[in-house]
Amino acid sequence: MTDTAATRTAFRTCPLCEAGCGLEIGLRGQNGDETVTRIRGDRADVFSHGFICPKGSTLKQLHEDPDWLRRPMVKRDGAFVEVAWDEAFAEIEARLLPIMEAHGRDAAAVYVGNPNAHSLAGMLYLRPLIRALGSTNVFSASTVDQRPKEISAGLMFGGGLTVPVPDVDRTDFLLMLGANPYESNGSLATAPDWPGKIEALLERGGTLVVVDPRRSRTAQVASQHVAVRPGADPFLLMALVNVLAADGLVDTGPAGEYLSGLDEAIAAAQPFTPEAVEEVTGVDAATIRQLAHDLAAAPTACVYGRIGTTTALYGTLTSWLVDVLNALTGNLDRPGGAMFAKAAAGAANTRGKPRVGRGLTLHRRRSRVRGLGETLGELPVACLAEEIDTPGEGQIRALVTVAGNPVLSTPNAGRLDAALATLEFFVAVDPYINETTRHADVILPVPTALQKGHYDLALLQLALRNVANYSPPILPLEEGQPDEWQVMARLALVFQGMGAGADPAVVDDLVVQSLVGAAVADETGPIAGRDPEEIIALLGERTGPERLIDLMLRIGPYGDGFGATPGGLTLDVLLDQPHGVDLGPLEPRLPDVLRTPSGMVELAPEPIVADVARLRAALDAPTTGMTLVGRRDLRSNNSWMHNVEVLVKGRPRCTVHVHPDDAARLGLTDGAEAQVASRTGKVTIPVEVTENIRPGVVSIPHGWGHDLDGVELGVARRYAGVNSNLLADEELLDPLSGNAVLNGIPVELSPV
Ligand SMILES: Nc1nc2c(c(=O)[nH]1)N[C@H]1C(S)=C(S)[C@@H](COP(=O)(O)OP(=O)(O)OC[C@H]3O[C@@H](n4cnc5c(=O)[nH]c(N)nc54)[C@H](O)[C@@H]3O)O[C@H]1N2
Ligand SMILES: Nc1nc2c(c(=O)[nH]1)N[C@H]1C(S)=C(S)[C@@H](COP(=O)(O)OP(=O)(O)OC[C@H]3O[C@@H](n4cnc5c(=O)[nH]c(N)nc54)[C@H](O)[C@@H]3O)O[C@H]1N2
Ligand code: SF4
Ligand SMILES: [Mo]
Repeated sequence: MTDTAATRTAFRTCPLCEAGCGLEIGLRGQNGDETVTRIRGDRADVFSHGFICPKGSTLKQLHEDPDWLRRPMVKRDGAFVEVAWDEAFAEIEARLLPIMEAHGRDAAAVYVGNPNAHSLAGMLYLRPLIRALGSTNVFSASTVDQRPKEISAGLMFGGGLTVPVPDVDRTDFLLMLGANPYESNGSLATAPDWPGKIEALLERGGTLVVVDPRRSRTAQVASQHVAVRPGADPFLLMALVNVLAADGLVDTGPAGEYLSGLDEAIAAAQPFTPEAVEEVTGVDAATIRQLAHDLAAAPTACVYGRIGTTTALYGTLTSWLVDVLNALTGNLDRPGGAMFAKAAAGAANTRGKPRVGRGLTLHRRRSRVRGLGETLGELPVACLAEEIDTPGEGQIRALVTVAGNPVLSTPNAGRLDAALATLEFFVAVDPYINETTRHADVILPVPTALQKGHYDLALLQLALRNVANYSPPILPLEEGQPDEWQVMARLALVFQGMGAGADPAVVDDLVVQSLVGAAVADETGPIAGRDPEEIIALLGERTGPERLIDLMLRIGPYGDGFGATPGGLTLDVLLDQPHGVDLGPLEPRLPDVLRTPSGMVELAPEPIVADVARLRAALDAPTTGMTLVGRRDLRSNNSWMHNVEVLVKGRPRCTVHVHPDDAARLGLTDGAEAQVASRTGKVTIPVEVTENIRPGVVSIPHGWGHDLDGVELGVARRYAGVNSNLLADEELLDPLSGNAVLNGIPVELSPV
């Protein structure tokens, strides 16, 4: 079927989730005044082969959304008015700088959200922006997401993004915990078409075991579903280690010679016999023993844990245990096991000397009010509200958000919402007036995805196959509209005191100089010792992200090395290949991938082993009462795509799932409303009675609750739903990573 309405076809990687599907986009009209006719999966894409989910085609609706801001907004007398770009930056300069002059740089905080991981501007220009702000109050969505995995990977392998990913295409046995790729399309394991990969695994006689308190769509297709109690994954994984050791099943395989701390890791599991964890996990000892034996017996296997395991009380321990199990069963770094991607651009584990690293130091400073530890330069977002609403020296008085909606995505959202209303100044880089940005004094909008270039700098470091793909912008910017990176660069200049009128090219030049400087200083790299000016000249006329991507590709592991490897990757090569370049299946990367101080895989990092005592203590005190977990829906994307009618129409998706036994006991009926209450808040929400959840557990998706005063999302308001993070408790977190607990929150339910 050809798109007869189209006069031109363009190709682009979808930036909405981690799957990174190739899109084929039909356009009609004259240059400069084109409209999108149709978006479908690009069958020639080297990675996605035509796969697409219902969100991919909505890049058109997002681009045409009348609520998507095209001009900056400034709040005057309580109402937003459209202003020119220069005026918006002047306003920020006039209002933010005096606050920092009077109270110090820490008086301003920054929160950066999820879409930054999917954008070149976020990946390349956030760092200068944060540095220019000069505040230690840096927060991000990482501490409501994957921070525990970054910490465990940093300690074990020497890099926060050196995360082994499940080689789903070749494995015989996949043990998946707290992930539901049939809805989420996969996370920290980048690949389009997870459903297809899982079906292929099952078809070739492989096994999928899903550990989840809910019988999710992924659990429904699995060979085995283990309905664990929320938060109990670390006990279950400890017991698996325990059985492997007790029954003589440890066989570390080819990675064995690069492992250190093996005995210590095994010893840590000693108290956690299957019998000892039976009650706390809700999984019987025989099932746990069998699972350990099945894992060990599989020719190849991989253990993979995601959001249900990281947004939990022992997130770091659990993330570590996942890879300990991969190592103990000989599956670390072998085909069919858990492997490391070798990204074409931007990966720290392809730079510098192999097996040399500085080590990861946690908690180098602590938050003012609660004393929570810093990780990777950030404080836990679970303490943002108290840092704003607690008076005293060092109080946060001003906020910068970039692509974040913490009012819907972080714990004790009610407290944060109230705190944001008290800020002296708030600037948001965001296309919508939503639950968070309605509190802003200035909103700086960004172009739509169709107007921006794209390369998945972060996510391709976690890909299940090595690929590279650049998408140039498809539709032009409007007259006078800055690109997203220019907005960020100008903000950085304002923060630095260079003035509202400074040229963003200054920041761009500094970024390129610093990257080139590091590359010529890297003795192991392809341009070691060369003249930086020569390299910058070779990058030619390009500016912005395109110049930086060209540089990163050329000095990357497949790059042309500026002449060192003729025929190697450059941006021009990718521009000639709109369906992407396939760089092949994952290959073993030990030991060169390591950047630990010891040059080994650290199976027993000190801070993690020290945390085992906390887990041990909890063995004797299993929680009682109802607990709340989250869930995702294929047609949703965190908090910000509910303004697309085709995605939200139909049956309501923001409901509380309740098991029939609990519903009967509590007097709740399907379709009627229930009140769900926690220490921090309460919501009233329709009940969906379902067998697909463990008794004692209820589930509410996050990212809803759009009917707040001042939210200007015409469609989302009509399908408002409720904000599940009113219930999430900011006091509950994983102390090592500072990651919030978003699953396993104690709640009470009652009929309304
Ligand atoms: N209870 C519960 N809470 C959760 C989770 C959960 O499972 N349960 N999941 C957590 C996870 S994994 C995550 S990642 C976080 C997400 O937390 P956030 O990143 O805070 O929230 P998002 O909903 O992704 O909001 C993205 C914001 O970016 C804006 N935006 C969209 N595209 C762009 C763009 O191209 N540029 C810019 N500048 N802005 C853009 C949107 O308008 C929106 O305001 O939520 C977390 N919160
Ligand atoms: N459609 C859609 N796709 C998305 C997103 C979205 O909002 N919508 N968000 C994107 C983002 S930012 C991320 S980080 C990824 C997340 O990707 P996934 O990690 O796959 O996220 P979920 O689909 O929420 O699956 C988490 C599962 O963990 C289960 N769970 C809850 N508590 C526990 C527990 O204690 N133990 C175990 N074992 N399981 C538990 C939940 O029931 C749920 O089925 O998805 C990305 N993709
Ligand atoms: S799965 Fe859907 S949202 Fe994710 S990249 Fe593919 S088309 Fe986009
Ligand atoms: Mo996320």
